Amino acid sequence: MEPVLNYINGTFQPAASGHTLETVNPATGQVITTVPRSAARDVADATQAAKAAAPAWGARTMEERIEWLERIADALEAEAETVAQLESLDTGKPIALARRVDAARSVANFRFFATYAREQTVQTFTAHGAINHVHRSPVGVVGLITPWNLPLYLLSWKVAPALLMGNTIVAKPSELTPLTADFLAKTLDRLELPPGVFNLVHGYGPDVGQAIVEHPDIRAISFTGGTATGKIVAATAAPMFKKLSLELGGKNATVVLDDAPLDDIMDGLVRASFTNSGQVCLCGSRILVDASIYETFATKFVSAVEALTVGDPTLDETQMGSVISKDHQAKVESYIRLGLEEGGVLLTGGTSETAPVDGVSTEGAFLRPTVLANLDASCRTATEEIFGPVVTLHAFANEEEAVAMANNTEYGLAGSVWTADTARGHAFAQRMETGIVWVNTWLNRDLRTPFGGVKQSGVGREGGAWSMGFFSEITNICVQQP
Ligand code: TXE
Repeated sequence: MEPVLNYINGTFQPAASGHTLETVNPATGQVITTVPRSAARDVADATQAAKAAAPAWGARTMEERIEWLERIADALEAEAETVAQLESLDTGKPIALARRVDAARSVANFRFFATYAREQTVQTFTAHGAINHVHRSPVGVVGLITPWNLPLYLLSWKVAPALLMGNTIVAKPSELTPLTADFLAKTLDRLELPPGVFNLVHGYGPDVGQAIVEHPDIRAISFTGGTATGKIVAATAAPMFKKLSLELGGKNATVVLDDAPLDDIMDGLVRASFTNSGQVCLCGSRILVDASIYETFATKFVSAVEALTVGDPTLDETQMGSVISKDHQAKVESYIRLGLEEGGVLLTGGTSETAPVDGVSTEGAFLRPTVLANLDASCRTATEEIFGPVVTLHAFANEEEAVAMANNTEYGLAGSVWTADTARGHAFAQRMETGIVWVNTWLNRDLRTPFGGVKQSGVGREGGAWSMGFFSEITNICVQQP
């Protein structure tokens, strides 16, 4: 595959230093291609281009920018299979998942914000003989930093509203997954988006991401990634009074109440646990089950998990592929071993030694879906983010205990509650200290809703009006009526 290049001021170019880094197919361990190992100098060039393009892009009408989003959505939709193939190659996720989630949602993100923006009107407040107009202007140049788990899904989730609201962009994808960000740049270039409106700089986080966060001309940072990195980003951006949106890690609880119809919900629970090999910040990694149905649940859940097709991500029937890298495989395995050390009992799965995935390359970063039981809900395995195909099962005596267990982590991103009584589930959900709760479903996403977490899961919300608000500055204009 051709080397990936930065996209700065409408031209594809290597890092100023000429340095590159390799990107690997995690399912085979094979090098795919090289990407620029950029540095602050490249970020400065990209920011200068974005700053120069900002006035003209910001001066376009909302309708003109809405039409651009529709053009981009159409172009990505026409190439959805290419997007899915690139995403699966880059991440090791099954091609069926890349089609159904990553490629489809990348199109939906652009199309949603175009449609939604058309429905919005300027907010006004009238009192004391005056009309107050909540006027929105572009922030200017915005920095978008995205992770490796849902590369184009999460990049497009930020690019769409940022462009819509008249901003120009300096974006940095994860060094582990550059391919679909590059594809987006090539698509925007083909559509002749004005140079400098969208700039893409590849490289390591501390080199490129840090430079984006530090650059004084980048006035807002939208970051999705790990909590540890989020703390560094926040520490850098806060004293510069930049607008900051942080969507970080999670350790989400899946709560199964005593009246849950187990056979009906089992597929949903397996999806919530192991989609994308558990590498979705919204996955449920702690399953809390009423003690009265725990044994029955554990038996049904384990057999549903063992029915998953794990293997070569290029095969249509594969439901779980590899994790993102050998390093991440090792991190996840260290948690499986920790779980056993903390007294856990392995109900299914294990490390690549003890439970190898057959029919795949030994160079691939494969792990079987793993279920650990018998752990105390406050142990490290059950409270630290693993971000892999590992869940822990815990029994609770009553709803009070379930609420306490669900809230007993430093994270607060998402969760789900499963019950035959939706009013009961809704009431339980209101007691969970998270940004999102699903009742009898998972990852059912209405893009108008606020998305984000509390505690160590982040700051701020994106989605619908929250995204339009984040990617704009407000001026309240009060006009005294004659
Ligand atoms: O995230 P990172 P990674 C969690 C999960 C995972 C951990 C690390 O636990 O194991 O985060 O994953 C860039 N200044 N989630 O490595 O390191 C980096 O290059 C600015 C949850 O993907 O946070 C990448 O582009 N940027 C998460 C982006 O930040 C920096 C999804 C995210 O990288 C930087 C993925 C710095 N100093 C991982 N250092 C979710 N909530 O969805 C790195 N980066």
